[in-house]
This record gives sequence, C-alpha cells and structure tokens, in this order.
Amino acid sequence: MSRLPEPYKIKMIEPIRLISREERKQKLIEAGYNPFLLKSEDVYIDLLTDSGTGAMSDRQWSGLMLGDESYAGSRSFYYLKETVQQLTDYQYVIPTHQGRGSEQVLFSQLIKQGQAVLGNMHFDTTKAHIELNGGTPVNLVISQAYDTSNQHPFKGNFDTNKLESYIQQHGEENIAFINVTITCNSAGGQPVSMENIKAVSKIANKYHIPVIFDAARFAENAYFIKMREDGYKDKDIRTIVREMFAYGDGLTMSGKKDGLVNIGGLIVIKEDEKLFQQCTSTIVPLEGFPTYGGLTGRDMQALAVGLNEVVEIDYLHHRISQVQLLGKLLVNYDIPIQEPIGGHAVFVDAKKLLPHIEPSEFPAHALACELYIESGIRGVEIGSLLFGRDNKSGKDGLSKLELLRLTIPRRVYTDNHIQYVAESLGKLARKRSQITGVNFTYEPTILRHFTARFKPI
Ligand code: PLI
Repeated sequence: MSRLPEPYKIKMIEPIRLISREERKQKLIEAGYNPFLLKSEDVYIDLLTDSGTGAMSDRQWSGLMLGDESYAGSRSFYYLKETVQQLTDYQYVIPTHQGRGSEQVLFSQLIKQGQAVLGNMHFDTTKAHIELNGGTPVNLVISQAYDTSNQHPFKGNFDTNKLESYIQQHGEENIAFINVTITCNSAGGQPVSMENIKAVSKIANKYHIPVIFDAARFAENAYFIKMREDGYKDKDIRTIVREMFAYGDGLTMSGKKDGLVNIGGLIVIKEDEKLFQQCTSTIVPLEGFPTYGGLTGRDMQALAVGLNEVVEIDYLHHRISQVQLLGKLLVNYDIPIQEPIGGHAVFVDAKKLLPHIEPSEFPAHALACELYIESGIRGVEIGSLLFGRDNKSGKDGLSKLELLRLTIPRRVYTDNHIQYVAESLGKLARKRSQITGVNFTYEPTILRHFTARFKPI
C-alpha cells in the first residue's frame, strides 16, 4: 500500500504546549505517579485513549446544527437509525450515551445469574457489566495473542476448540451469549478474521447461543479483513461490515471510537423483537427515552455522519497506516512491541524492554511515568496494574502481558507528532537500565489503575 499524507486539511487548531522537564517531574509527583491524574493541559501529546478523543469533520460539525432536540421521535434519531440499519442490516436501533451504557442495558436482559459469557477477550467495562449481572466473563482468545512476537495476522481470533469444549463441559444452558470484540482491544487492537467469526457463529448456532459483537472498532476490523484475508481484497468496507454482522444476533457499540464522535453509543439487534422491547423498557430509567437514549439530537446527527465517514477507504488507509508508522519507527529503535501492529494503538512490551522490573512493580506503568517525564507524552499501562489482584489469593502481577498502550486518537495528530513519540521512546530506551519499578502509596479496591498513587522504588 502506498502511503499518502493525511486525507484532510486542518481548518481549526487547538494549541498544545510542552512544559519543562522540571515541571513535568513536579506534575507527576503531584499526580502520585499516575498519568491518569495529570491535568491534560500538562500533557503534550495525549495517547491515553482513542475513545472520544477524535476530531470531528466539517460535515459532522455542520450536522450538529441540524440536530433535532425533540424529546420523542427526533428527526436525528431516524437519520441515525436508517444509517445504522444500512450499515449493519440489523433491524432495531437504540442509542445510548456510550458503550458501557449499551452493556448495562443489553446484558441485564441476556444474562441469568451464574451464566458465563464467552469472549475472545472482554474489555474491562464489558467484564464489569457481565459480573454486575451475575455472570462470569471467560476469555478464549488464541494463545498466539499472548506472544507479542508471534506474527499471526488475526490475533483477536477465538480458539474455537476451546470455545466448543467450554460449551460442552459447562452445558449450553449455562452460557448467556458469545461476545466477539472487534478489533480485540485487550489483545492489542488485534483483528478477528471473517473465517473465525463464521466458525464462532457455526458453533453458536449448533448450541443455540446468541452472538453479540462488541463493535467499538468494527471498521478497523473490516479493514484488516480486506488487507489480510484471502477473498476480501476487492470487496468494499461496507460489504465486509455487513458480512461480519450477518454472523451475529446483535451488537453493542461505543460510538467514541469508530463512530468518530466524542460521546455516544448504540445497541443494535438483528431481529429479536422481544429482546428489543425488553431493552426499550429498561433503557428509559437508565439512559432516557428510546429515541434519544442519553444523547442530544445533535450527538445522534454527528454519530450518523461519523458512521458513514469511518467506512471510507481513504480514511481507513490513513488511520491504520499512521498506527503502523508509529509501530515501525519503534521497531527501528529496537523497542519490542505487540506484532503485527494493531488497529488503534501500539502496545510496547514492557516485560521485554524492562526485564529487570518484576510484574508486581508494574514495568509498563513505570515506563509510562518515565515517558511523560522524558517528553510530555501520556500513555497507559495495560498489564498487572489494570488486571488487579486475584479475588481469592489477593496476589498481584498476574497478567500474562505487561504492555504500555500508545493509543492514537482519530484525525488529531499528524505524522510529525508520531515521529516525536517514536524518537522520545527511542531516547528513553537507551536509558532503560535506570528505570525502576513503582510501589503503591494508595491502592483502591476496585478499578485501581484510575486513582491509585505510587512512588518509584
Ligand atoms: O468507553 P465506552 O463506554 O464508550 O465503551 C466501552 C468499551 C467497550 N468495548 C471496547 C472494546 C472498548 O474499547 C471500550 C472502551 N474503551 C476505552 C475507554 C479505551 O480506552 O480503550
């Protein structure tokens, strides 16, 4: 693929500023060595997340002016509904304020106490909503996902042997649904192949288990299928998207990723009218009336436009190639990363980069802190800190991977920013032996990574 520059011109800018090294050190101390607790104005390049941090297009901003703010029956809702129906071929569309709102509503209807939800790898809010509804989240991704140097092109795939044996061992009545996360964020933004989606759906049909997509990054997944899977190179993205969804019964979506908006989400159900009706009654007290579901009319208008833009091939070419650019530059600096490079982020393998730091001293978090001091860049740990302690033993350091996620917001940074990120990490890697682990000074009991405080060892 030949690489063209950004497929857009910049019409509005938001200034960013690099504060001095001394100031960065001080700000991090004040934030308890937790980049989550930094003020964004003290961050130069913010790679914490790609969720809700993208830039909207002129078409989306003009859509905001067309938003219909009626409480019931908003014109913007019907525009969103038609857009989503065309994209997915599913019948029922319910807006929500964001992905976790969708999970809260839909999962409460699908999970009975004690049932398992089988996923490739559940995202943390997904896992939390399964547990809140009395279910057990089970991850059944292929083992190659845990080996960062393995070049499998679809490391988000399910291990279908494990999937079927789990169902046979536990009984189909004890499985609420199968959750296919595309792309698989927790495995490093890794895609799921069409062949694998098809195989999962076949097993699901055999045992009468519904398949629900976690479709936060559905367009990026479709792009990888087009580029990497036999038989798809001449198909357009919309066709691939419809084929993926044809193998499922419904989806939850955070619009903050491939919806190209700063807030918004969706529940979409293929044809189960009863499930749709149950969701529409549940959503009223939780999110709002079913034709706005926690969103303003203008949010729904912008989401509809975003869903049309995200499947444009020029957009996807640039989006994915910018993430690949960062990954390739890091490889040139001999920095170990999750390969092949994923769709929305580059994941640095901190276990390999900092082998002298024990998992219980959070190597990827230590790296995130040092990267901020070095260059003002904010990344996030995806490893033992995020994983949390084992419920029973209270033991720490149990994650199979210790990764620093450098997540690229959509249409926000230019290739120059990416170059700076790579150079900064390259510089830091040369001083790697001086980096030490961290210890807690405050450890919250739940979702500890957001608010914990640390000191370097
Ligand atoms: O942040 P929400 O509530 O709009 O969406 C939750 C969510 C669901 N599934 C997946 C795969 C996600 O990645 C996800 C949110 N991801 C965030 C916030 C991230 O930083 O990756």
